[in-house]
Amino acid sequence: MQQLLDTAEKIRTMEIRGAGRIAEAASAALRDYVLSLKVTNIKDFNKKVDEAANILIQTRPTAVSLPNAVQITKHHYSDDVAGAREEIIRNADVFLKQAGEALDKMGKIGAKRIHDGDVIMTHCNSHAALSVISTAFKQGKDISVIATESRPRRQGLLTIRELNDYGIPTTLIVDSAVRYSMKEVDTVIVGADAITINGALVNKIGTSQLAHAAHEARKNVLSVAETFKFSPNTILGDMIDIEERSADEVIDQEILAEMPNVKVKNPAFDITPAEYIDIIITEVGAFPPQMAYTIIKEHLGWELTNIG
Ligand code: RUB
Repeated sequence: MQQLLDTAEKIRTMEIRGAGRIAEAASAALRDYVLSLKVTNIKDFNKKVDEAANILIQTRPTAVSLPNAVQITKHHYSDDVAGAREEIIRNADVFLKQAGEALDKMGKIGAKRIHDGDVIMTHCNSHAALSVISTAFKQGKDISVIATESRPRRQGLLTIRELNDYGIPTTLIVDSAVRYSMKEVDTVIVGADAITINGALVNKIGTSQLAHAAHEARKNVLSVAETFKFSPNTILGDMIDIEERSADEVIDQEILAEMPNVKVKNPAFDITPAEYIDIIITEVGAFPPQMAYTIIKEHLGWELTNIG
């Protein structure tokens, strides 16, 4: 259990971050937990697995990849412990393999949307978006990237380091320079923490203003999202919970304490409506956001008939 708690803590404190990485870490943690679980009764086993799953799911509320990965991993049909354990281990191994392959597939599909000479703007630090950008670059396309800083956690600094290591010419801008810089941009490429049933994109705070500025300037907006980032629960009418993080990510607590009339709001994500997104690149193809239901139904096994 301690290992699983350590992983949960790393996700909570963002040592492990990004929707894809969170999902992979949770799936692996659950697999390792059942490997070490010493119970003989299937009821006790299922109870323990559910408890562990809930600990992982509660670490961060927005990235739907996390509950999806946990559900996919823990789902089993066995009525004995050995069989259940085996299924869960297999589920995790398959999930982790497919998640790795998805990055490559999305890279190849998305790279077709990038042309020689393109200037790409990206936000935060998305491995999925970077897979598309680096694939296009490796194909020999002459591209450059404008990367936002992504306050307050400055994940943009991770992005520029990765882009630099690829050898891709990159410009770092502050988040408020997005609209000013949009005239130089051909395509915006971002990741996703969740895609809702109506095709809205939930991603790092600031994504919606970036997409809005791109829409205004008639520039393309691509979101790169594995199918496990689509949210089945939004079919049931659920909303995506937007994580509010601590004020000290934004301002020093001591300075804030000097100003009793001031409070800080620090939402970590925002919602971009489908109308601002041209295409969502998944590992099974490039889809308009309006096809979210089909993806959820065909790739996450959810249908409207599941309700009830
Ligand atoms: C990360 C973020 C990323 C998505 C997609 O937020 O918003 O754009 O998670 O990432 P945080 P990936 O840093 O708060 O986790 O493509 O790597 O899954």
